[in-house]
Amino acid sequence: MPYDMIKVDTNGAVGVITLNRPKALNALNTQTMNEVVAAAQAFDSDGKVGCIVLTGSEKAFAAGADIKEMQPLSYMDAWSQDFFAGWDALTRIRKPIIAAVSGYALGGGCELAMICDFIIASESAKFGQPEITLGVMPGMGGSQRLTRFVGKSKSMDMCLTGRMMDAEEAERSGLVSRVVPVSDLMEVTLEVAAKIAQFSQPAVAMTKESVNRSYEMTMAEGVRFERRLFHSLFATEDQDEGMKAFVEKRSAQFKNR
Ligand code: CO8
Repeated sequence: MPYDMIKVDTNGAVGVITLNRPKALNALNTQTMNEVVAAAQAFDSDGKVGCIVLTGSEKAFAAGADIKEMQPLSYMDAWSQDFFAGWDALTRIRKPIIAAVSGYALGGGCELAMICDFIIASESAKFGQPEITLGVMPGMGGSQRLTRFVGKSKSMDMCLTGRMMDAEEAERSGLVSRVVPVSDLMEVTLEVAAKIAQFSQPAVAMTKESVNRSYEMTMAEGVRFERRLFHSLFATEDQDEGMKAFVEKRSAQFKNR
């Protein structure tokens, strides 16, 4: 499928999706959403890809949902189209998605980064939920996901004042997993993604599913869910190979089955 709003590439076993609307600081319109979802789904069903990276430009990961597209919408337009609900499809991708964030990740941009499984930020990254300044509020999960990442106090502060959080504060608050120099962002993220992609894909997918379930279940249910997945991995050849390789002091050759 030809893409206009994104670039799609592979780097070894890593699928890379780059938001590419530089003139609009990668503002997320409906077409961008459809293309990102289609590209992620294509990587998810590509057996040669083990991990996905979503990134933007050095200046902006994404400066939000496209305000120019939203501005004329009426309540009925937004409601009847279930405006932007299409992004939910990204939460059903089974392979890990890493957001590599440089520059602005605002509004829908911050929410999109949080839909990914984890965020690696460059020193220039700026996160924010400035919707309040536009007379609205987060609409792609920001009030829920940001609160789980950084806690109620900081989430309220961000969502109610619209202020930005720099990379250092984002790491300190648990929003991002690591901060790297701007020039190293893609190199580091691709290394991390390649490392994940080399492991047994059933184990990777189940680990992702289990960590994400911790947001939705009680501790007792989550631990039981994890244990059932853990047990099921003993039906894979990769468990046999992984443990045998450890005992035989050699590296494992996973076959993803
Ligand atoms: N939407 C559309 N266009 C944008 C956006 C955006 N979010 N952000 C920037 N642009 C455009 C600008 O209009 C400008 O275009 P033009 O050259 O045609 O005037 C171009 O990108 C460059 O932007 P600036 O000149 O403003 O660049 P600066 O470097 O001066 O400023 C900022 C950068 C600070 C990022 C500034 O552009 C800005 O504040 N942008 C808006 C940020 C924002 O408010 N984002 C939140 C949007 S609302 C949202 O995301 C809601 C999500 C929930 C939706 C779910 C619905 C169900």
